[in-house]
Amino acid sequence: MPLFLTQEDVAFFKENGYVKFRLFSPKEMDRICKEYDELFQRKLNPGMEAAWRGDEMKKAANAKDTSDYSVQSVHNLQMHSAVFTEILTDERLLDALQDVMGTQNIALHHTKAHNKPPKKGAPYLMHQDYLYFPYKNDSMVAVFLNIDDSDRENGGLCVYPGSHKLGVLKDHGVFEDGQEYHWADPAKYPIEGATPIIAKRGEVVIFSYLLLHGSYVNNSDRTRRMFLAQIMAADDEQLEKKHVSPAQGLMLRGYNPRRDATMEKRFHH
Ligand SMILES: O=C(O)CCC(=O)C(=O)O
Repeated sequence: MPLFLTQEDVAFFKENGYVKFRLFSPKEMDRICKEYDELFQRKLNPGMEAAWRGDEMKKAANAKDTSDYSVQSVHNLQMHSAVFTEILTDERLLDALQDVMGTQNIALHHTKAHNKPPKKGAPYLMHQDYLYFPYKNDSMVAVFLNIDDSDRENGGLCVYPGSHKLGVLKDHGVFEDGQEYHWADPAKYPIEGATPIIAKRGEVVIFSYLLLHGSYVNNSDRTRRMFLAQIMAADDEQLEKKHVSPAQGLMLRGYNPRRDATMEKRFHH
């Protein structure tokens, strides 16, 4: 029997590559939101701009220049404020993760937050997260916490259900300003052809890192805030040494059968 989700939820995840469910109460969300906004206020600086680059992204945003759209981002939020560590160790969330991942040995990869402003919120073309941090057993899932009600109008998430079964798709991304940006062929997988995820504040979407997902432009007068954690099975194996983040490998539940315990490697990531 699943620990937190229903059997239907687990079957839906297997078939579609994602599942949505309520996790946090309005009172819990008030606390998370307060800390989230204070963190963005404390850190507000131009270095937080994370809008994706590339001509195809500009086209999706209906913009002439990347400065015409925006998304503010903070990474590794658990290093900034304990509220985000508490989210990662929430027993209900870990039960839900165990339900879909099929292991109790659950480790952190990294976290981030995207704050999409009203009117000029950046779109994200459809992509698989695999290309940013490939692992051997594809155990990686994203936990996408909706801080605001979100939908097609305010830049919400959208997915191609079942696309996690397609394997790794051809990359159409770009490398600009020292950063890699990945996406799948926009002619074949346009944002307009995706299924919108209509989510309430406090609802979570867990999805496979092979699922094609993206998000809409925010042309509305509402902000779209989210918090995202990438989570992996502790025994999965990194295929390329990239996207190494603070607290990567932190055990959230169970144990790590692969972790080296020699003195020699004690300072290694
Ligand atoms: O902020 C968003 O809506 C998109 C996030 C996303 O797709 C990602 O970070 O992989």
